Amino acid sequence: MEFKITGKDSNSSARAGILKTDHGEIPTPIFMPVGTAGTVKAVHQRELEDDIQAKIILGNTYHLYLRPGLDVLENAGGIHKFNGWEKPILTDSGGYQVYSLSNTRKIKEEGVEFRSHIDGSKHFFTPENVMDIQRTIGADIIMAFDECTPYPCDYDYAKKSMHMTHRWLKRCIKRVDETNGKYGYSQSLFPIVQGSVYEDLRKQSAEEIASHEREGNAIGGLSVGEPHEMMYDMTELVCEILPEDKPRYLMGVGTPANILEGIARGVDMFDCVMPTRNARHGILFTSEGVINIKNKKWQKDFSPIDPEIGGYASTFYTKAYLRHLIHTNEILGAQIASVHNLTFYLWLVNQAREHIIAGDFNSWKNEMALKLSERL
Ligand code: PRF
Repeated sequence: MEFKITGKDSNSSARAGILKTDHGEIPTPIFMPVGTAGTVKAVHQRELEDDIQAKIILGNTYHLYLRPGLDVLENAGGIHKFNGWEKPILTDSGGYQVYSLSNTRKIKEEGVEFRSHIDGSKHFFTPENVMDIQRTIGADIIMAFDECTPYPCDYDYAKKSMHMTHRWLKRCIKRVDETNGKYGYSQSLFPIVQGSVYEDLRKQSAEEIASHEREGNAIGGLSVGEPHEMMYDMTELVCEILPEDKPRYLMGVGTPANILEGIARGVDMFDCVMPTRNARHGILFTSEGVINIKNKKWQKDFSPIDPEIGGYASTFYTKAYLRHLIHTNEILGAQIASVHNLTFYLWLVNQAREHIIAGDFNSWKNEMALKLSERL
């Protein structure tokens, strides 16, 4: 994997770059649509490619390991062959889903014991087997096994947890460096900074993560309920320590405004269920602000969803028609809204990229962030 910075903003820490993987190039900053179970919910591969213009999608180790299971994925020849998405894929390690989804879980030094949210069956994730599982799933970027601390989290717990995440990282690195990918292309391991909202812990964690000199680095444990300013401060502090010449990934973030603030602080990669999940509930992100399409206000609005951003779904379908579909619980409603919201997120990061290269990112960002949080 190779990362080249192609533009820098002079009034913020924003940068534009290109990340090269064996499955293609990713322009950064980038948003990665979430495809938890190997599918971006309600979206076809062709829409992902042509309308949304996604460059990389995300999958979850926890879900894919439980269903369809490793046997199926290995027989398919890996996740790209299984779901037909031949562009880059990143898998999260389960270090987050285990805590948020499984019924019971016991965290020990060795790993995490948990019960499946599907059938209650018992499983054990360790740094070693999570690396093996991600080797078998076959994503281009794989994540270290970590503990994402909740918010709020007391200092002593955050400190202990961070040190365990660091010890787990060493085990992840050892395992991944003594094994090879199964399908002939390379897989890059990204370590994850933790440390809750404590400055000294974040600093210590960022230094530890940087010292391993991997091909990219991630920031975890944020966007878990803390105030936005706190998330921005922690992101800024961590980005100042993580190596400049490697991509930085802020996990599970966020709203359009959160993404712009992350970019301004030097983050290159983002993922979040927000555009797809909100779409299914009729919440649309547009270049004019946020729309609740279920509101009566849109009943006879025959203007396109968002002509500004391009893309088939956003320019062809009207607000009134989408309102009707969502209102009547039609499957097509969830499809159109999901394609639209993702088209918007990819449009947004692409605009950010263009403004970084043009040199006016910061002023554009401040204007845009205000507009995007408006409720229409
Ligand atoms: N760790 C992992 N995945 C994550 C997070 C984390 O801290 C977050 C936090 N927002 C989202 N996804 N492994």
